Amino acid sequence: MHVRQLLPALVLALSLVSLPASAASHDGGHGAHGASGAAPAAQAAVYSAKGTITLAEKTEGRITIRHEPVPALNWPAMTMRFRLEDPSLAEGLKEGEAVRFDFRNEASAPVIVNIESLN
Ligand SMILES: [Cu+2]
Repeated sequence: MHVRQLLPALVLALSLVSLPASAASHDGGHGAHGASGAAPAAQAAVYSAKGTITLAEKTEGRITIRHEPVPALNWPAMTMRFRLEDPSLAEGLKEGEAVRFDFRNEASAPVIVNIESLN
C-alpha cells in the first residue's frame, strides 16, 4: 500500500551508504600522489622516535635504526630498515650515531621524512 513512498526512501538510503566508500578511494588516490601542502590523511600520520643508526646505506636511500619503542604504533624497541624520503637526509649521519627522526608508516615500508643527530 505504501510501496510508492517507500521506494524513493530506499534509493536515497542506498546512495547515502555508497558515498563514504567513493570518498575514501578518492582520498587514497591523492595520498599516493603525495599531495603537497594539504593536511596529511590519517594513514599518512607522522610519528617520531629516537634510536641509533646501525647501518647507513646512503646510496640506496635506506637507513637501519635500532629504535626505541613507538607507543603510538604499538611498536616495541627493535632494529629495522627505513626508507628515506630524500636520500640527502642521511648526509653527515654515521653508523653508531644517536638520532631523533620523524617517519610515515607506509604500507610497503616506513619512510623517514626528517632525521637529526643527537650527538
Ligand atoms: Cu621497528
